[in-house]
This record gives sequence, C-alpha cells and structure tokens, in this order.
Amino acid sequence: MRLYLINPYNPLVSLANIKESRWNRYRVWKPLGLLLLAGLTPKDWEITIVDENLGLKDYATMPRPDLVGITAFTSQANRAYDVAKEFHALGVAVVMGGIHATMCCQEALEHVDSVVTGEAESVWAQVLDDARNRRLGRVYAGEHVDMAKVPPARHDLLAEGYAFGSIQTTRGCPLSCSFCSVSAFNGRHYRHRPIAQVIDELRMIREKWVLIVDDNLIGTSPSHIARAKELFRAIIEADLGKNWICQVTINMADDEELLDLAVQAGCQGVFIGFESPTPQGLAEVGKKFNLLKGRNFRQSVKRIQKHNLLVVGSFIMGLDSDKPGIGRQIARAASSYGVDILNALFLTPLPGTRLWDQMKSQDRIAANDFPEDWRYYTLGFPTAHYKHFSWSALLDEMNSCDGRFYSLRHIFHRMAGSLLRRRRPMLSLVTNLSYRNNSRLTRRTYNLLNLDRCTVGSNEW
Ligand code: B12
Ligand code: SF4
Repeated sequence: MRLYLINPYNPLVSLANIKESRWNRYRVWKPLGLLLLAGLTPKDWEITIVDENLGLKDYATMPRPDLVGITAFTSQANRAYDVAKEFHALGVAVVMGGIHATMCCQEALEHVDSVVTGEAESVWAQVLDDARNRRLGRVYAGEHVDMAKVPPARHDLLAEGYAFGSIQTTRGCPLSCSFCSVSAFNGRHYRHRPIAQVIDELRMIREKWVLIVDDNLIGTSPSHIARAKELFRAIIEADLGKNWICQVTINMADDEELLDLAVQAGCQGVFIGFESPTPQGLAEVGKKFNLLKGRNFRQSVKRIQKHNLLVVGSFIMGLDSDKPGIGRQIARAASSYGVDILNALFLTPLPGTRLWDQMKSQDRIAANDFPEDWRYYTLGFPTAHYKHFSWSALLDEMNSCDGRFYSLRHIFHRMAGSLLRRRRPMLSLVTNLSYRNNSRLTRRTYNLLNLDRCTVGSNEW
C-alpha cells in the first residue's frame, strides 16, 4: 500500500524554493505532524512525504498512491483543497487532518473524503485499516493523547533541504490567549513526554540544529519548571551536541538555574510572545501573565541575554486598544526591552479561537471569501475590521514598525551592543538582515490585497 503525506505551500508566506538560494534552508521548517504520522504508520505502507515548500510536484506523473493524507494550517487550506482535487481527478482517496481541518471540519469535508480532527494518535490506525478495506468514514475524532503513547517521528524521511530538525516534548498551554489556537486544539492541560523518550528521539535527529516546537517549553508552574530542568539535565547528560531554539514565556527570566541548564543543554535562542506594549493590550488578548509580579521587561530580557541567548520578541498590532502610532510604539518597546529580533504580526482571527468567535459575532471578519481568502491568514496580512485602522492604515503602521526596528542604524546599534557584550554579533547581524529582507518581501505582496474591502477604521465595536 502506498501513502503520500503532503504539506501544501502558500506562496504568500514566501518560503521560497531552496534551489533559489541556499539560505532558504534556514527558512523552511519540517512538517513534524507528517513525520509523526509516518511514525504511526505500519511498516507495510510505503510512505512518501511531500513538502511543497521545497518545490511543487506534478502528482499526475508520480506513482499512483492508495491514500493521500494532507495537513494544513489555516493559511494552507485553499492549496490543500487544490491538491485534494488533483488526487480526486486521479481517483485517489484523500484524508485531511491538522489544525484547519479540525476547526473547519464541515468546510474540509466538502473537499476531501475524510477528516481527522484533533490529535491523530488515537485514530490513525483505524483510518489506514478503513482505507485498506475501502470503507473510509467521513470523520475520525482524535482525542488528547497520553504523551507516553506518542511514537518517535520518522526523522529518516525528509532528510534533505532543511537546516533544522524538529521535535515536540509537550502539548497544551496553561494560558489561553484570545488569538491562539493552541489551547483550543491541544487543550490547557500541560502534557509532557517521558524524558527518556525525548532523549531517544533527539538521538534520531541528524541535524545539529533543532527546533523544539513546544508552544511553551518551560510552562508556567513550579512543577512545569522542574520538569524542564529535568529535561535539560538529561540532554546535558546524553551529550548529544545539539543546538536548539524554542518558545517560552517571559518567566524563563526568573530562574537562573533554569537558564544555566538550558544553555548547557544547547539552547541558543528563545522566542517570547510579548504581544502588546500596553497593559490594556495584554488584558485584551488575555495575557496578563506577562505583567505578574510587576515584571520589568528590560531587566527580564537582559537576564536571559546574560546567558548568551538570542531573544526574539513577538508583538501583535491591530488590537481594539491600539491607537494610530502603534507601529512606532511597538518598535520603540521592542528596542527598549532590548530584544535581538522583532516579529510584528497583525491581529488575525483564526478559526477556533475566542477572537474568531468574538469577531464573527460582531461581523468583523473582512477577508471572508473562503476558502480562497484563507491564504491571507498568515498573520502577515490584515484580515479583519480593526477598530482604529483601515487596512491601508494598518499596513502603514507595520511599515513604520519594521522600518524603524530594522533600519540599518538600529541594526548596527544592536550589533555594536552584542559585540560589546560578546553576544553572537554575527548571528544577530544575519538574523536581523534576514528579517529586514523578509519584511521587504512581504511588503511587496501587500498590493495583492484588495484594500477597498476595508477602507475605514470603524469604532462601532
Ligand atoms: C512549528 C510551527 C510552525 C513552523 C512550521 C513547521 C511545519 N511546517 O509544520 C513555522 C515556524 C514555519 C510556522 C509558521 C506559521 N505558523 Co505555526 N506553528 C508551529 C507549532 C508551534 C508547532 C507545529 C507542530 O509541529 N506541532 C507538532 C505536531 C505533531 O502537531 P500537529 O502538526 O498538530 O499534528 C498532529 C495533529 O494535528 C494531526 N495531524 C496533523 N496533520 C495531519 C494530517 C493528517 C492527514 C492527519 C490524519 C492528521 C494530521 O496529527 C498530528 C499528531 O497528533 C504550532 C503550534 C502547535 N502546537 O501545533 C504553530 C501553529 C500551527 N502555527 C500557527 C500559525 C498561525 C502559523 C503562521 C500562519 C503564522 C506565524 N507567523 O506563525 C505561519 C504559517 C506557515 C504557512 N506555511 O502557512 C498556528 C496555526 C493556527 C491555524 N488555525 O492555522 C499554530 C497552531 C500556533 C498558534 N499559536 O495558534 N509554524
Ligand atoms: S499564545 Fe503562547 S502563551 Fe498564549 S495560549 Fe498560545 S501558546 Fe499559550
């Protein structure tokens, strides 16, 4: 039996073909969900994983599979449906899973034969059995799985073309930010894999650099932190020689021992969601956690950087509490916190989130010609009616934010600071220039947007 597992691309995300430039290896990330699905698949299935970010395939000329599995974030959904159409034309059954199919199951069912909702571990064997016997059901509802039952991903597949391997050690997030799909999909209960299994799987990864995909590797409570320390100790003990990056919350700064262990275990950089420069913004998105204990962001970032870790700070613009000038305000906040890299995104109502429910009920979803418009749900485009901004005004805010933070003057200022403190000046320079370039590329794609859809900011809400 032959199985194709496909990760559809979205040209607007500009994850370009690696043949165009070898630097692009650093911008494509492995579709871990598909590698894991392969790990769940019995040996008698011959598996091919296609990541369309590495280049498109002519599926009609490839050997005909018995089943096709497609994954998709929301931003990939319309391409996923096109791929399904191609395979239907060849008479092949298509099953879709992942976050978008889970949150928009009815829509997905109009395009594919079966949908797996939620985590696949509890149902994938049944799907394969049913496909083999030509009696595929329409919906298979996966449950939150005990993470001891998650097998290792097939790291031997998709071996070429990426700079980073990837691994997952926890699922779920105890916080529940209004714009985020994680708690809706993986739940608020923080589940973790047995540490010995994580170490065994890390050993299987060939790449020296690894992305730990956990939404919050350290968690928020003392028991979560204790588990993170235990994990880091085990990585140090295993002496695997890996460098890794991860996502954490700002409380990482509060524990010197945790920082010390993380660095010894190979941590090179952390991605932190600051979300908003104002307390009103943090309250609006439901992330008051960031303000607990009278947090001083500049001091917190400094404490992390003292351990020679790179800090990427993420902010969202377009909140109801944001006023004109938010672009400069975010750039200024990011500079004053001292982050090495700024990742500014537009507030985007993703299906399944509290933000989606709120905006839908207020008739504020502006990019709503679905499924075509899903391609704009990359967080790099405006998609809603914003309280104080038309789309073109919000794009101007983004331009002024990136233009300020990534001006050559500010980049060199940051690099000089890194040089002075002996904190990876070259890495900082390369990543800053790459973000600068990326924001220029994104700006070029803005003219694809039909800005007339939202010409005025409205304060009706
Ligand atoms: C790593 C990551 C990335 C990587 C991508 C790696 C990749 N290609 O997969 C990068 C950094 C590139 C990225 C980019 C983006 N991401 Co991202 N990302 C993640 C993250 C943190 C982990 C993904 C992961 O590997 N999970 C581990 C695997 C094992 O879980 P899984 O993919 O869900 O797979 C399980 C099930 O879903 C199911 N399944 C999945 N696919 C399939 C397919 C079939 C056929 C079946 C049966 C089952 C099945 O089985 C798996 C096992 O249970 C998730 C958060 C999360 N917890 O998932 C966000 C997340 C997926 N990203 C998100 C977003 C918004 C984005 C961006 C749009 C914006 C951005 N700037 O971050 C871009 C868009 C990229 C694009 N191509 O369009 C949102 C998606 C929400 C949504 N509705 O789309 C998430 C949920 C984060 C969030 N805070 O809400 N991301
Ligand atoms: S944005 Fe981060 S902290 Fe907030 S719910 Fe999502 S994963 Fe958790």
